[in-house]
Amino acid sequence: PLDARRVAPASRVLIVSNRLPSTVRVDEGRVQLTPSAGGLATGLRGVHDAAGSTWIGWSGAPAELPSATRREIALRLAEVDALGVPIHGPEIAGFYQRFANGVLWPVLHDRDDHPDPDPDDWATYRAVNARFAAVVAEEARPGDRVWVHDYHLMLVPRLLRARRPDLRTGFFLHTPFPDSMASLPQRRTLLDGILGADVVGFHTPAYAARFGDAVRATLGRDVELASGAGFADDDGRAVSVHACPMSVDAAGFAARATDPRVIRRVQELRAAGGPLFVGVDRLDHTKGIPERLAAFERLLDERPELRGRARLLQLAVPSREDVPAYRELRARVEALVARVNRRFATLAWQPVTYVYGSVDEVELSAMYCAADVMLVTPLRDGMNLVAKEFVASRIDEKGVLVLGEHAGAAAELRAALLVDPRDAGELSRAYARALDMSPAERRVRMRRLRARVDAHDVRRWADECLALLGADLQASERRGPGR
Ligand code: ADQ
Repeated sequence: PLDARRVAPASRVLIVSNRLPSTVRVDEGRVQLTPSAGGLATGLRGVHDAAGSTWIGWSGAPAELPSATRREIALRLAEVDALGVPIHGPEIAGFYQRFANGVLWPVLHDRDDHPDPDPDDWATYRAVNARFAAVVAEEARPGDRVWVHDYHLMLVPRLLRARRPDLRTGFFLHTPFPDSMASLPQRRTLLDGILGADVVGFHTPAYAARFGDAVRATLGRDVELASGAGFADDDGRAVSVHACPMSVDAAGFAARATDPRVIRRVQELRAAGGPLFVGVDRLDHTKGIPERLAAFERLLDERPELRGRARLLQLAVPSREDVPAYRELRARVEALVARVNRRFATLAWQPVTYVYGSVDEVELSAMYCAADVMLVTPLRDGMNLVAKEFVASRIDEKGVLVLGEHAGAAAELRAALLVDPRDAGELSRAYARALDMSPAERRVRMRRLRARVDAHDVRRWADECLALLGADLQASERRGPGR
């Protein structure tokens, strides 16, 4: 018999996020596309390739470009099934740098050391969200599913509902949901914006519960939630709220661990001998990089036998360099690295190797596979995919994961050495414990970690989220590769 889905026109998934999977740079009139950094882009890219979706977002280039260049950008983006939303230079500063990254990002990570939100920046945030909603409303065909991502676009679900009530819309927040949004005067509008969706997703049940509390307290709406799943009332319409932890391409990382180029690089990284600690992060305040370095310094102070042997390889991918607080953080980290090296380095040995930059997938996998101890110690983190990438890479069942308990990943990766990174003593004791751990214990822990990540990979995350959204991923996949 004929499979109905084979002949029915498949509904598309429209992925909507601030950035696209590729970032556009225009260099002397020439358009270049490079893969976007960060967890959202890395994690969703595979889903996009497999699902035949269309991805709507900002290209990374300001809208003030000659029309020929704009046309070329649109064509190049179309080749990767992406559609650009124009954002002008001054809007980038107000919407992206100041309101989203300068105010919302710290609030969502429970930091109150952010500047007061500027009313003009808030107006720009609203205007850019309205533009996103307009582009989606224009692009969406009846039956398409819209999947909106992250804190830059909290108003889009409500704005889209006003324009296209026929569309089913999901919203996924990649950051934590904070204990308190009290320092944010715009919280009512933002929460109401999210509640315009049909399905709202978070990484952990705790975030979903805090969202429920905020909706109840701030908007006075009924919310029923148990163990990270339930509903919130939006004037008689039930909005599904659920926890669904994002993950990584576990099979892909496992396969790469056997790539000869990776194996060669692992040998090089380990050639010096001695225990190797590794950290891989976007350079961001939430990642706890200064705390991690200070704890390494403390370890060298307290365990003199490690001097001349132990090394920390810290990779920091440049991020938000236009935001002043990020430039200050960079200077602080670099000063700390210099201090530890000044204090302990010998002619034959340098304790900290710090690289400010992006690396390719071979080098990244080699770092994961070479690590004796992987340090993932954010002060707060929505999920943290680096922890899962490390685990997925360790087919040898060696290596110890030291994981900050305030990362969303800590809710799942219980077999890691869980630490409070704000406690310098506890952190450096965890480093020592990782070094002293017996091979048998390492293996048992790594097996448990790997079982979790293998069973809950990024594909499962996408399937679960999209199933709630009612998207038929199987059907859209039948359009085949090359889309
Ligand atoms: P991020 O804060 O960007 O993501 P994370 O989840 O760790 O953090 O993802 C970072 C990604 O960038 C990883 O895929 C990693 O491999 C890659 N990466 C980091 N440094 C790199 C380097 N120097 N070179 C190359 N690649 C590098 C946000 C939230 C997280 C959440 C994700 C997904 O802050 O909490 O896990 O979204 O929801």
